[in-house]
Amino acid sequence: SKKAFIFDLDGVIVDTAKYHFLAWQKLAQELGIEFTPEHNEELKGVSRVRSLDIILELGGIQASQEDKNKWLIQKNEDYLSYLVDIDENEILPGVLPVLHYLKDKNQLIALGSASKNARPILEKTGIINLFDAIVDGNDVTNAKPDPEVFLQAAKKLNVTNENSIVFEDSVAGIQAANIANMTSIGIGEATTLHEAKYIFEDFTFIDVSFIESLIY
Ligand code: G16
Ligand code: MG
Repeated sequence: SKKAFIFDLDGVIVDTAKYHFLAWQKLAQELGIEFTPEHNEELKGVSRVRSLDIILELGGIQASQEDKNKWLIQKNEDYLSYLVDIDENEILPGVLPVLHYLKDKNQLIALGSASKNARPILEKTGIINLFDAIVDGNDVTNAKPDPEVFLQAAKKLNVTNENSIVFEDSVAGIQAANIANMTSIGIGEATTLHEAKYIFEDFTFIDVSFIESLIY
C-alpha cells in the first residue's frame, strides 16, 4: 500500500538547526539575554514569531511590536546569511538513501516544515524534485504542536493520517504527529524525544528492513 512519508526540514533533512541557533543566540546576546543550547530545544520546530516570544520571555523583556518586527527581520537576515553557500553537503547523513529507497518503492514523500525558508533550502540542496508535496511555514496558520502542517501534507497526498509517517527532531513536532494519529519517528536524543513511537539518533541508524516494516 502507499504510505505518506512526511519529513520535517530543519534538523531532519538538513543541518540548519545550528544556523537557527546561531542567529537567535546573536540576537539574544544583543538583548542581554542568556540563551543556551538547552533553551534552544524549545525553539525547534516552533515558528519564527513564537521563537522570539520565547526568547523575550526568557529575558523578562516586554517589547513593542515595532521592535519585535525589527528583530524578526534581523534574525532572518542573519539566518539567511548562513545559507548563502549551502549545497547538497548540508543534507544530513543517511537521509538521501532513505529518500531514494522510498522513491524506488513508489511511496509518497512530503515536506512538513514550520520554516518559511523551506523551498530555497530544498532547491539549493538539490532535492526539491523528490517531494510529492510541500507544506511549510507559508501555508499554515497554526504552529507545531498543532498538527496543521502534517494534516495538510497528508491531505495533499490523499493519504489517511493513520497511513502517514512523520520524521521529526523537535518535541513540538512529535506531539503534532501524535495528535494527528500519525506514526511519529523522532530523530535525535531519546531522552528529549521520548514521546515518539520510534527514536533514532540519526538516519544512519535507520535500515531498509525498518522502512519496509512501515510500508507493508
Ligand atoms: C524550523 C525550525 C525552527 C524555526 C522554524 C521557522 O522548522 O525548526 O527553529 O524557527 O522552522 O523557520 P523560519 O524562520 O525559517 O521560517 P522545521 O519545522 O523545519 O524544523
Ligand atoms: Mg525540525
